[in-house]
Amino acid sequence: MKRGRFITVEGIEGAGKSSIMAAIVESLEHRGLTVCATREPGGTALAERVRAIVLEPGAETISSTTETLLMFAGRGIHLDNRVRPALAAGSWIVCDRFTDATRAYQGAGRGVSSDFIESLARAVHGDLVPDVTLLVDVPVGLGLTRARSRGNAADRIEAETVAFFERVRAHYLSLAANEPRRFRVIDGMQPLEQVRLAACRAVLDYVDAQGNTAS
Ligand code: Z5A
Repeated sequence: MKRGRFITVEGIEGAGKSSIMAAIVESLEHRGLTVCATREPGGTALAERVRAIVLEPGAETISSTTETLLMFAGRGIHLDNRVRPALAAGSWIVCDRFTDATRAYQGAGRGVSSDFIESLARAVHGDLVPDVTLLVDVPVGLGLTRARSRGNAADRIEAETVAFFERVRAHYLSLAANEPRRFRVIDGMQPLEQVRLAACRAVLDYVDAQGNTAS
């Protein structure tokens, strides 16, 4: 059986990632592919518990190093129990955030060294690299306005400053510029339906380039 493909969706808070996931999954399923939608941090029952630890605001301090370790701990659980088995079974994975988020948030946002992050990436996922990464890009002000208009209480990372999110966005854009074969940058300022269409088109172009019509 052919190995599935690993598609990740990235962007700052409020970029619109979650709003386009279902459309991406549907467009792949229409091509006869078996698709598994998931997210990080989280994606399995146990990894969702790690998500709660790392995101819920609480009385205890979590250092930037510990936050990074928790992201990779959850990732290891998610990969072992969900992503790798599904890929091996021929499913296509569509994952809301992956290690690029650690590079952008913990690396550029928090100042954790890239050597440390890359050594954890090698230890936790070896040579598993997303086949395609969609970066939904919006200016920070727009992303934060959208996210905050939902009225939910901010988690530990959402409570960060505009300057933090500017570093995160700039780093995402530099990752995309450095790996143009993997990244597709989607303009998240467009009306949502246009963003969905652009994301689905990018993914289906990849499917066509692979010559895949069924898993
Ligand atoms: N994190 C990390 O630090 N390190 C890591 O390694 C990983 C993650 C994996 C949780 O991620 C946090 O974990 C995240 C990074 C950190 N913290 N932050 N910030 P998450 O992905 O679960 O949470 P999020 O990024 O905060 O999700 P979000 O705010 O929901 O963003 P989104 O999914 O991109 O946005 P959305 O829910 O699709 O849209 C937000 C609102 O805007 C919603 O009301 C939409 O209807 C609206 N929207 C979206 N697009 C449009 C357009 N185009 N027009 C108009 N309105 C729109």
